[in-house]
Amino acid sequence: MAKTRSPSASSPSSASSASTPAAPPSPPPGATSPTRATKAGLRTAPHGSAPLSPPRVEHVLGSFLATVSGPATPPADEEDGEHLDPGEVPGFVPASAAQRKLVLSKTLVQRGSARMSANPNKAAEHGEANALQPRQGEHAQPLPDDEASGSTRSEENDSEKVGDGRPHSGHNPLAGTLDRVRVDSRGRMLTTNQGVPVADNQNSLKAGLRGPTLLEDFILREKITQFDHERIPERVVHARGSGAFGVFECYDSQEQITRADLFGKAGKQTPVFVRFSTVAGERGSADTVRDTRGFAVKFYTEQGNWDLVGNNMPVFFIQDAMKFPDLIHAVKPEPHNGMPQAASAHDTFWDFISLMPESIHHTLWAMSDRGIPRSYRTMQGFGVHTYKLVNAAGEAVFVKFHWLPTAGTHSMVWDEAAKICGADADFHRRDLWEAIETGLYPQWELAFQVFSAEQAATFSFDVLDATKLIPEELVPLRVVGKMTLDRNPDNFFAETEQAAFCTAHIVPGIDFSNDPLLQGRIHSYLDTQISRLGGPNFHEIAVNAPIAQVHNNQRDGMHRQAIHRGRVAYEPNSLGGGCPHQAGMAGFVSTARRMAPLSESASEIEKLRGKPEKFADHFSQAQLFWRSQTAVEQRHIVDAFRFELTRLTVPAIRERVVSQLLNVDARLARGVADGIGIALPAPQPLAIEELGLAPVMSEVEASAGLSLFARPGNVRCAGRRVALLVADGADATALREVQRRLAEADAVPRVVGMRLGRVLCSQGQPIEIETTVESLPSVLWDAVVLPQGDGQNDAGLSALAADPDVQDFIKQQYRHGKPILAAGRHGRDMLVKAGVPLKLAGDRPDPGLVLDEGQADSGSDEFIAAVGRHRQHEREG
Ligand code: HDE
Repeated sequence: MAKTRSPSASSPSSASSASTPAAPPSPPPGATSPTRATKAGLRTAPHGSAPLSPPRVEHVLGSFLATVSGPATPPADEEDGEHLDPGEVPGFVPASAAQRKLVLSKTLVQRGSARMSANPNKAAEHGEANALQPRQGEHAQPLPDDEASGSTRSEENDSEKVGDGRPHSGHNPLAGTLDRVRVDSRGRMLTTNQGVPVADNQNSLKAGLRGPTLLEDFILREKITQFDHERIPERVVHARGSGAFGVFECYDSQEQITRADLFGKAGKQTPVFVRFSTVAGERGSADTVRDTRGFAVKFYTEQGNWDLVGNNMPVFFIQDAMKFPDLIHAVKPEPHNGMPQAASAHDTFWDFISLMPESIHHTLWAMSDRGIPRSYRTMQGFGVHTYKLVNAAGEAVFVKFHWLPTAGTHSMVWDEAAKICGADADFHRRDLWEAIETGLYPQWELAFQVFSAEQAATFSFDVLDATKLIPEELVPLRVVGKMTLDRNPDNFFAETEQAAFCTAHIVPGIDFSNDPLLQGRIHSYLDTQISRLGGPNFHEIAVNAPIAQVHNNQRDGMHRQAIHRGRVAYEPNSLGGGCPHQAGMAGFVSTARRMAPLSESASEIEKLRGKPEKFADHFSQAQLFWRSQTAVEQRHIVDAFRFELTRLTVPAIRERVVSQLLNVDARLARGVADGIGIALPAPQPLAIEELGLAPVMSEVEASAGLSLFARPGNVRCAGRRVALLVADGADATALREVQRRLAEADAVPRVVGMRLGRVLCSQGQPIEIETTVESLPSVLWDAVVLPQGDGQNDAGLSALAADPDVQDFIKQQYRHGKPILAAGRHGRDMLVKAGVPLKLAGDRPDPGLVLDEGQADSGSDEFIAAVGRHRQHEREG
């Protein structure tokens, strides 16, 4: 039997004088601290009560000790009083205090159970009124004595492991903050997983110094076995991703339309974990491939977790979950040779797309600059599907969710994105991590598009069709709050990799629509986590555990962490007072939907496989998207199709894609056909025509918000990387001044040279090189500053200007539209040597090319403004 010990005497750390004693566990909220007397051994009267008083009537102890077939009658008459003092267990002669307690608790169990003569909730399971307004489960007030609800009478026996034995009434400590599981090893000795100190972490156990190694070496075997099992299956899609913690803050109460508590009042803060991802690539693939990006947000609300699992594009490839495995099989590396990695530019993808006209709208988004974002920080996010918001009165409206980056939407150009795959496969991961580490916290505003079912019925498209968006001109955005990501994870695997997002994680006040793609997702995400995370208890993994309390009768399964007290794991029950009881209207209530009264012409079929007719319009919104793009964006889309289709090996597929593009726009189709050297084929037949339906005209000619350039954001330089090229003879004062100005603007200026070490600048001042042209090539920088000479030592700068790698660096900066600050004679010389034109076509000034003839910093303002604008697409063409 464990005895109460002082922590220092029993601490595992006490073997080392350098070690820090473990902190005592914090009590749950509302708990009072125990006195040691109340939890001493069994020989002491518990709860500070008086010594046990002598019995009045004798009972047979065996009945109470037995775990089968208890007494026919309770030991005492029913009493009104709820509290039964151990000294007053009527009619029992205790052999010991422990036996008296056993009898006491069994008496209380009987008394608690007798409070429910029948299931008081049964009738409420029936009928429409109860279905619409589920009732909170009737339950008995918990008995004030903990004895009745425990698993074992011995729970008071404390130890360093089992704790102090105080039941934390109604509390699940898995719902605490992550601090409860964060491990820090400062000052600690190396141990095995069983906590046994390891004497030698260098050598395996051998028979003699020259071996062989012995099977007995449990330390080696534990270490290698753990290592062998370090990897878990990667996500079947969205395997490559990066995550961060943050907070969502509600601007104004939205309680008129939703009872979700995170939107309940102005200033309400809700913690979040966000994971951004690519779709097609494997876990180790490059960040900057052309692909849709995942934008998954886990809100840890007080009503439980809500996962808004969206993308950076507002529409999807397909309309029905039935086609998802086909889509993913088509885009993933081809099964026979496992190529290509993280790329859609291959036969199977385009074979599928060209036979699925509903995919063309999303495909245009993916071929646009949205497919190659500059940063996760500069992507929009979309919930894609129509969801519902439900208020306290049960009234529902439809909603679409939008995330708007405060830094604006910015993308790469294709040549740059492709080169970054080689130069830094972690480009987006690094960008997010560095921004958060430096305090440049990424932010997005959350906006709703709220509309009624009546409005939806008037739209030219079906709001349940995930290949369609709702133009903002039709339903404006209502900005409701802001999300700030301000904390990097402690551990990539434990948090980002084990994060389990699930569209079925939803809270009261939000509900699903009947979108057939969404309906399939509700199943898929729970299912996939079970195989990826090894069983049904992934909700207990620290990053996934809600901050809301979890209480239910689900039990067991792989890796269960929670230790449920008591013997009740079913409902209804009388032994647990009916708890945990159903929440009724305080819980999640699925919005009831009335069947539309059947008109004479309506079909009476209730169950079928098929699509509504509006789903057959595959092109009107692809046309809308195309018309809403600027000339530069349209050019990029044509170029992207050209690149992708050129890489196909089957000409018939290329031709089929172009025949589909003809249904979007003739100029687009012609541009692509020219690009791949084919004559224009005939357009593909239109499903709506074949069905005899009227052509669909989009409500708006163009929707401004669909252009990437519509949201430049706050036009700030935050986190933009600027290369300050230097060599011997650079003007140190000018360099430092530009550096200071850029840093003030929250840009990240770094001194770049030909090799690490120092260069000698003006007046012999040494400047430390931070990185080199070779290790961080041009594509990894958002802008460049060319050095101004000190007027004395020209040799170093002349050599820099003549270096082919430097020339290439500058040329690429120019080609990719990046701002360049060229100071003085040397700066201009470097531009000329790199073959950079100093004016745009038509002799127009290039606003991204700041030629500073005076002091090097005099052009800084203009340059910083250009960096904020991001790039000069006018140079293309
Ligand atoms: Fe997913 N998707 N998806 N998806 N999805 C997964 O869940 C699936 C769809 C999205 O960072 C998987 O945990 C089906 C649309 C994101 O962990 C899986 C269908 C949208 C993430 C799955 C879709 C998404 C996933 C794979 C069609 C945008 C990454 C691993 C019915 C609105 C979440 C996992 C993270 C991940 C299934 C369609 C976004 C297999 C069956 C539409 C952002 O469950």
